[in-house]
Amino acid sequence: GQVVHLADYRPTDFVLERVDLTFELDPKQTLVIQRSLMHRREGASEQAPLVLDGDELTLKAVAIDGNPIDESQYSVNDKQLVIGNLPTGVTFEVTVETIIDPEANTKLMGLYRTNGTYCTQCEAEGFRRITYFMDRPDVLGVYTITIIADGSANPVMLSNGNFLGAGDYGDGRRFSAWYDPHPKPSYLFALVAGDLGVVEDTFTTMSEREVALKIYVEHGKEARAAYAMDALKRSMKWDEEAFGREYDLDIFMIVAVSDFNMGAMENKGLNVFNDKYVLADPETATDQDYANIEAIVAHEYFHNWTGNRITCRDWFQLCLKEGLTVFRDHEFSADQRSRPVKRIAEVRHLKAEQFAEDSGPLAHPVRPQLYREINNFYTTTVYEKGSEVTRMIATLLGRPMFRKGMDLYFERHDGQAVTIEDFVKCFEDVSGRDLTQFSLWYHQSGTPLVSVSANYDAASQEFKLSLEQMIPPTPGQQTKEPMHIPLAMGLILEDGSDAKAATVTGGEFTDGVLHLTERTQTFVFEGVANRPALSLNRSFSAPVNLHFDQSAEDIVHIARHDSDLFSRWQAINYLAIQELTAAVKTTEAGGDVAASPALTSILMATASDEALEPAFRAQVLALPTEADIAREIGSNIDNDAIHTTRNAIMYSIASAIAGPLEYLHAMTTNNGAFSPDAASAGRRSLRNSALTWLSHIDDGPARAAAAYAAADNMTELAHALTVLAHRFPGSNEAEAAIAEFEQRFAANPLVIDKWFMIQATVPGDTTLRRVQDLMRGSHFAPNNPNRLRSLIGSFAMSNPTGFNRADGEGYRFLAERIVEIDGRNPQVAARILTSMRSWRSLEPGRAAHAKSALLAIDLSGRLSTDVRDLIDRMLK
Ligand code: HT7
Ligand code: ZN
Repeated sequence: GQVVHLADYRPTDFVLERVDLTFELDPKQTLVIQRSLMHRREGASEQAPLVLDGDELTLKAVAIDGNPIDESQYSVNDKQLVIGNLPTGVTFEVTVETIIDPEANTKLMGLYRTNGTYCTQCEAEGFRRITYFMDRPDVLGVYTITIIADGSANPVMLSNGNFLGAGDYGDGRRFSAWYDPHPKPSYLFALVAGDLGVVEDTFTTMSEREVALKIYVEHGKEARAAYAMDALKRSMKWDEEAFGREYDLDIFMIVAVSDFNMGAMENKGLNVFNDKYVLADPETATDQDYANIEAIVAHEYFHNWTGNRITCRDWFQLCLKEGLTVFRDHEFSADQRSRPVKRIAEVRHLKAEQFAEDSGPLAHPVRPQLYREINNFYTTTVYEKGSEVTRMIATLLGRPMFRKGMDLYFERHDGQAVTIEDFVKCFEDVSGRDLTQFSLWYHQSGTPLVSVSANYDAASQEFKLSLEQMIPPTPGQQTKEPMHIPLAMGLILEDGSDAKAATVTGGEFTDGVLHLTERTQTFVFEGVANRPALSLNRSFSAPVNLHFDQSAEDIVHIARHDSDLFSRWQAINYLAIQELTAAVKTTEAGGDVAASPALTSILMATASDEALEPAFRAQVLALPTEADIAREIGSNIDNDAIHTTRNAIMYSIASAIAGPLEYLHAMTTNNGAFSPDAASAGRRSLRNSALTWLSHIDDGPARAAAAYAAADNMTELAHALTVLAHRFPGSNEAEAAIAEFEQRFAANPLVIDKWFMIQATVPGDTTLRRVQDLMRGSHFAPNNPNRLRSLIGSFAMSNPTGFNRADGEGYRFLAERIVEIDGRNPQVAARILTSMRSWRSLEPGRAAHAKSALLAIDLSGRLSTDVRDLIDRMLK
């Protein structure tokens, strides 16, 4: 794979106008006839040939204005079709006929088959696997699609836009035609054909247009699409209210498929989903599944404006649509559920994934400068950090001004393919604020470290806050410029209220937000009558690490009294991570560990505080994970020491607060019919948390086994199974529950994925063996991405002790699997391989084993560009 540089961007020499595609579908030999109208761009050279991208295509014929041409006028290879001698100053028609083999398509990019259904995935570069094309996001066209296929096998034939009509050829074949009036790039093209069931509804838009809503699923699964439909209608309403965005076609469709490389895809009018993010009912879906469905349905729907109506000029601008759309789906979920609880979950995820990526060999800017394989840039940095950057713009400007900037963006750029600079300019224009320094967030990789020192002087009633920012070196960026970091903060007084300082000097402080813009900066708050406790980075207003030697007393004060619930969680989490990392050192030095009274009592107080919402209490009770502790320690990581230490701390806390935990577990039992709403889900998460804590002091599996037997919903059932399998591995109760679960859900692969995941994440050395056995079992399907991710992916990504076995067997196993999977589906192989991105932080023994596993992949012969790119960066 060649390196693509942002600096090399040039517009195409030809401008696309219209595309007509006819598909004659056949499982092994599909004929694709493309007729495109285009003209030479004004100013382009008259000699410039038309260069079309292709990948694994068989070319049948090429014609210009209906006249067949041969290789005297074009040249073709596996990657390109280059046509010369084209006219200037007039529109002409190019016809390209190709043959493709959907059944052989195991990469799941382009047109492929999933359980007998034809389906497409074109982002980022899948369209070129269907036909030769200018397959880049700045080439917009108006598409008409005709699908021809065997009618009995394919009663459903769908594409983008509005339905034109369908008919019968009388020979068993049927056709269906679609027209999308909105110009779009090829990555948003979609086609689906097969025998599917449908759930139908309607939505009336703000201008009173009725839109048909359809969700297609495999027959028999219709009832499990009801929640997705509800989430869709709520998303459509929310986008009208929050952003003034109305839907723009007569029909909106979602298709759920069982083989899909990612979560879902926002194709215009025809979203295609991994069925994991559509199908739900109480017997088979957890509360987390419901929340994911709501968020992803919303995310793909919101792309209709942020991504589809306004798209990216090139793939370097991916965060333009992804970061912004993640921000929009986060805001949607915050409005539908509890805002502080949602924010806590986001920050946990951001730190676990993005901060980890940003501190290792795969770190890259939100807007990268170069890539070898664009598929490797659908990262947590582009998505989640991209969202945080958008959130910071909203924080800097204030929400009303942010909305004005978004309105201007929609008005100014509708129908265009644009850049991050175009986006940022809209906010500069509405606010008059210069965002030049702020834009470094798009260009500098690495998580800033802000060191804090604070001092209160009672005599002068001054609170002095000194801040220093440091951005660590990252690949390709050794030195960094200081950034514009918006830190929401409060000075918390004895009674829990925020001190109102008379004046603040040393820099901008607006609406509770401190603007750190210099490398070092000292802010002085004057007129602060009593010594306050500093609550910094409220709501996680900036994605930074804080280094602050704050007293346990102040932390506990914030944890108990901050008016911002998020800050209360943040304070407790900070206390816990400090204590856990210190305890790991004690363990490594051969000492015994126990939790401090401060941590124990704040957890006890929160667990018992019935004025707080259950979901929040559950978040507080969830201690930092083993992976969080490893990240905080940062180097010389011994996963076994972390595991032992965390369990010892949990044991000491659970012993001290056993009574309240028992009470909590008893008081949160289900009462009444299941509802997936946030309040009910919060109650279940608190109950599950109590069970986990109690398992640390239970001397056997009886309580967890009883919880398993009593569970009447998947959230509690899967959790009880997890506690049995992880806390009491090998016990008769654990093995019996694993067998019972398998038997009960054998016919439902999405539930079997949970069964895989629970077993693959059992801590300890013996799990590798179990994963190998499960791979040989009847439920495993080596070509299905969900099966691969839930068995092999969760072992490598979410089992710190089992995967990081001191003898290196976990890494050796993964290396072999990566090479195998890469031969069929490079994207899935590459994604699972990122589980090794932090290998250099391991203690020397593990790091040496990890390195030889990576070298084994490196030397294994033919690797995809996806895996090659990652291996090279990880070994550099
Ligand atoms: N925009 C979508 C990205 C996507 C994708 C990318 C590469 C390969 C397969 C893919 N499937 C979906 C998903 C989204 O962010 O909405
Ligand atoms: Zn997206």
